[in-house]
Amino acid sequence: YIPKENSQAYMYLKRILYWQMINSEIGILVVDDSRSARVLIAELLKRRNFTVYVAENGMQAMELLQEYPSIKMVITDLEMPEMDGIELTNEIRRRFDREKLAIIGVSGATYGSNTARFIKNGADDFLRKPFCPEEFYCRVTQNIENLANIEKIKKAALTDYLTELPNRRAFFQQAEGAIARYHSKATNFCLAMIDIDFFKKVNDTYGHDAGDHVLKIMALYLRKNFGSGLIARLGGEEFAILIEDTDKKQLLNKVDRFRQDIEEAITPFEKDTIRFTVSIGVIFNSTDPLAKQLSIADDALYYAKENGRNQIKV
Ligand code: GH3
Ligand code: MG
Ligand code: MG
Ligand code: MG
Ligand code: MG
Repeated sequence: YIPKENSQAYMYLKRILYWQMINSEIGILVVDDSRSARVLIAELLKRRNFTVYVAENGMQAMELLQEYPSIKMVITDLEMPEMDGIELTNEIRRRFDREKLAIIGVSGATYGSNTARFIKNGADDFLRKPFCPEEFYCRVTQNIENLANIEKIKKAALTDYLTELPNRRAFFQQAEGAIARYHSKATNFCLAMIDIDFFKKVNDTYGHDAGDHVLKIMALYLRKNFGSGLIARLGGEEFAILIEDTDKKQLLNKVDRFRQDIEEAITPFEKDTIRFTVSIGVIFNSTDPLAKQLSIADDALYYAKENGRNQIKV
């Protein structure tokens, strides 16, 4: 039947069509000791363009999961020799988070407690055999969409909406690990706090939208100059970077080249041409905790401001 336009069923159909376009990037692993069951489920999935993997036991399933990170869902039978579906679910959950991999349990056994056992052991959903294809597709789509939504929300939580740079939370999540790696490599690195000079004046003179535009331009220059390092908007007109290089002088040169880039940049906005500068506080190769390093860089930034702005202080 053709659902009425803008009805829930119509929206569902639209979602299905959308997913069909990208399903080939999504791997689904079918685990069943019965060949006919494997083929049936695999065929249903292939009709929706998913990339399908099949395993006839838990061991094979674990191997495929290790080998193919594109697998986002496991559809597993309950009754199998050696390792049953519940044990497999448990085993998978030891290594694969619910946020990254969905598990659907399948069983012909009629007692309802199987549904509960699957879910209690880490499965996300359950299907009773024999199932109708329509229900099967609904459950598969729903679970794949849940994963995609989690990814979207996680990404949004780590991204600054205006500049699309990583935000403060992302910086704190990643910087500590990066610093530890720099120390173990014994490379030189620096953390810098960058603050736009007299930014309030930009807003006051050209308007808030112009200020927003300047922040986006800052993000472009940061990406251009420090693309291989960590960059974040910590808040307001304040940014942080964490970069590595073979020696300290090179690091300082890179940071100063960025400062000059900004100084020379001409930013057109509507009828105006905006020019601005930045002050920067840096700290090199510190073993202090991240918060402490940021506070030291912030002190250096304060001296750069005091000393006349548009400059770097260590
Ligand atoms: P200083 O050289 O001492 O850093 O002076 P400043 O004017 O840059 O610093 P101040 O802290 O006095 O002002 C920062 C301004 O940044 C105030 C605030 O309205 C503005 N601001 C913060 N976030 C945003 C934003 O997302 N968009 C815009 N347009 N302005 C913002
Ligand atoms: Mg079986
Ligand atoms: Mg300030
Ligand atoms: Mg400022
Ligand atoms: Mg500031």
